[in-house]
Amino acid sequence: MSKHVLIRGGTLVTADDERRGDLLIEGEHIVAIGDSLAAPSGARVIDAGGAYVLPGGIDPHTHMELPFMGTVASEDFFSGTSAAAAGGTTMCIDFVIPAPKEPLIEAYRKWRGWAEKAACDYSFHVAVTWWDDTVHADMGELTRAHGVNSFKHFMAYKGAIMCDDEVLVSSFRRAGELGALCTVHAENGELVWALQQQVFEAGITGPEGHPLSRPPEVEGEAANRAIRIAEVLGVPVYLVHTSCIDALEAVTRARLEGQRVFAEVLAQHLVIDDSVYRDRDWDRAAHHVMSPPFRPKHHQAALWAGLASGMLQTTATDHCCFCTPQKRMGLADFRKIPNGTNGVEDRMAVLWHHGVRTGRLTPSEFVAVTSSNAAKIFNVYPRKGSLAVGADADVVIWDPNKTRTISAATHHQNIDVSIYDGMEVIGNPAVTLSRGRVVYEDGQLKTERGTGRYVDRPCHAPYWAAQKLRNRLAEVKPVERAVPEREED
Ligand code: URQ
Ligand code: ZN
Ligand code: ZN
Repeated sequence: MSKHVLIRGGTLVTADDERRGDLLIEGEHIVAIGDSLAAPSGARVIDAGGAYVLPGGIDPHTHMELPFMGTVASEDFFSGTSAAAAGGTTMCIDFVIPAPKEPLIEAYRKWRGWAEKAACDYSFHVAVTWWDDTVHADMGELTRAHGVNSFKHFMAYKGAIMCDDEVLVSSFRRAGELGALCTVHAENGELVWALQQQVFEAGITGPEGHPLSRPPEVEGEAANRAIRIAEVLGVPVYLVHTSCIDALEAVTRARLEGQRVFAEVLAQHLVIDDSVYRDRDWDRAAHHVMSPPFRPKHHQAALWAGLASGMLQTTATDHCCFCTPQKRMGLADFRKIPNGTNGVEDRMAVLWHHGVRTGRLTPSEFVAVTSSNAAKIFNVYPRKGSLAVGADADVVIWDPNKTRTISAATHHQNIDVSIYDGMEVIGNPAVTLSRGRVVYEDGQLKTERGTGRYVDRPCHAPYWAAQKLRNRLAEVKPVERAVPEREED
């Protein structure tokens, strides 16, 4: 690996601007940006003429080797982060998901062990799936000593990892004290459970039963509830995989009222609709079983508008792969189909093709929603998500004319079927660099096991949280009144 890499003659795009220029990397960091930079001796010079030079993508939602629904996701941290690099993504934020009663710190250490093989940088949200004083303590330890600044809450998956309101309220309060961000999978798990029974007993056992048991209203209710709980407790909240108008409306109302609410949309929910569940090929339909499910087409326009208007700030993949034999665990009962889809390699190309080429997003907005916004919200900006001097040299040279037809036969993801099979995307990475190391170039993966590094994410200042509640309590003085005598019984 040459000490210096000079990326010459491209169009540098950040979330704020676009400009022609050169970018010089020394070791792991960007050291200069400017016109006609000189190449230090021995430097590797990459001609980026006609291409865009972007901050590496940040995917804030992946599940590598996740134990889930009686099996384990087929993509491991090496194959998954390698596929990410082939798609222009240089950092993944994955999830530590403790089983109920499993100490959070223990689960965290387990996932750290699994991730040591990663080929690009990564970090972890930690899920709160149960509550007692030890969870309260572990959340403190994780923020103080392990650089975890976001805690995930599943409002669905009853009987597995679902949180009830008691856990939500306890955990949100704790996160608020710590200055950590609460993230939420917003679907009402009780309603899903009830509808699953009803649909199954109605004789619908195939993948088409999945969306019927998780209608948009089920997501809308939970989204609104999580946002209201966060409002009352005065803590910021981030909704993962916002997939429908019902949830987007809850986000939009709260943001218009000035509440600190963030929301993520998945690339697949922007371009794939619920007709996939009517596919007569059982396997193809089952490969689209994820939660929240794909929605009727009219929801897509609202999600694109949410992205363009800033009501949705980040894009992700929820990359959670299960191969056909695993999906067939639910052959007789859609409720047993492991929930999850692929996409970590395709997110940026899908968003460029359907977002930038259609004029829905500018190149700078593309950078914001595929990289910078996630870096800012999860507090690793400008080290990550920028082209600033001093930043980690996570850079992707984006060829706007490079065409790819997505196929499981040629992709780098460890799954036998892609939800994007057959989709042609124009605009793809030519070269991806992870901390100055070329990890993908001209169709060739050059990743190495274990070169990825864990990224500490410090908490935002606690002042940020719960201030509103403190203000309100400060305003309220106890009522001065004569307390009547209590008659003995
Ligand atoms: O819900 C999630 O985010 C995980 C369990 C992945 N599966 C899914 O269907 N989204
Ligand atoms: Zn989820
Ligand atoms: Zn997920």
